[in-house]
Amino acid sequence: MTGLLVFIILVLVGVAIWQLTKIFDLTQVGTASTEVADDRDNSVNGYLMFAFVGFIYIFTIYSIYAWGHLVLGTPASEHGPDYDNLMAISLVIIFIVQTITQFLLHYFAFKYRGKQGQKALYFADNSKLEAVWTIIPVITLAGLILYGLYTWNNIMFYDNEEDVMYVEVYAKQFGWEVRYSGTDNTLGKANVRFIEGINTLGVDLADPAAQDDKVTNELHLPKGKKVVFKFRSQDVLHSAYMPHFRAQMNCVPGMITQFTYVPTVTTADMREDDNIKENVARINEIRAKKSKELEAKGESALEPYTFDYLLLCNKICGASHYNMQMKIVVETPEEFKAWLAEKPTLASQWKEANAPAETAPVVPEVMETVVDTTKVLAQNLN
Ligand SMILES: [Cu+2]
Repeated sequence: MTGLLVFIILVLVGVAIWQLTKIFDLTQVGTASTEVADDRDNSVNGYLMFAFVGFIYIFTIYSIYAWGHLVLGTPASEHGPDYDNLMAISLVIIFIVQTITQFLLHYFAFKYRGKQGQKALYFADNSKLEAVWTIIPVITLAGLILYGLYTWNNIMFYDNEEDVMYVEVYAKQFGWEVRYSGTDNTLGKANVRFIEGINTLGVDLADPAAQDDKVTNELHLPKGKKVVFKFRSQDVLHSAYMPHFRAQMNCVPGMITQFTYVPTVTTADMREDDNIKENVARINEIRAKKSKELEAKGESALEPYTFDYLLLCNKICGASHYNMQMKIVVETPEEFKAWLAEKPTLASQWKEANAPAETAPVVPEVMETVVDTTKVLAQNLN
């Protein structure tokens, strides 16, 4: 504590001495004040401006070179290429405009740097020039916005008559749950007031549409099927982010939000994708290095990483936000059907959980064997 006080006193004494010398400087009548910029100062600033634009360009090129490979690779949804296209066009336009305007801004700051005796030109306005720099951005931005709206509507639109699959994605601090609508393809009603015991999603079990609903903690999707996601949140704002599918939607407590897409690449096929293979190899290199360090300390090594699609939370929602993720598996329609068929309905799980005590212990054992066989089945299929 005394050390800190001495330090503060020393700093304050330093500041006082500096202020005193400044006052002394200002009292010296007749000498040139260092506070006013002269030609040399202006020249230095002019060249610094030029150097700064050079720095921006060099850093841009370096970023593309050093981190360019980290951008998302092959899209795994039908609308993915449209979305990537929109993104690419926007980035190219931004890149061109930014390169030109930053150059002009910094070049003029250099060219017209202050010089003794030089006066600025009085230039009130030029309507032609103003028209040009208003109309060009208006056309460009209107084009981008219209193209964006068109793409967005194309992505979000689905026909009620279409053969779609309804899936609910439920967010809460800190995890995800998925509800499949079952054979009737209708999600039963749900409300936070119905949350009780194993009914963690608050499904209204009295609703006939809810009887065949199934709740899982992995999101499986059949390739080529249009999926309509209904998002709900139990507590705070979350955001369901599925980067490989170019999909993101906020999950808002008290309302149902929606996103629609067709998964086009199975998990197995994506693992064979060149870009994914490179990324996996890079991650495993890092893990191998870390494993060596761990083994040297006598700890167990890390398992090698294999690629899986992920659903992530993209809204900072609390302490464990970073870990709020769920595996997504895209598989063939047959594999998907087999996987879902093995899952019990929520209604049957509810019945078992609330069954009289004497029959209750038998059921979970049976359940476990069923789950085990599905795991083995799923592994064999993979
Ligand atoms: Cu979250």
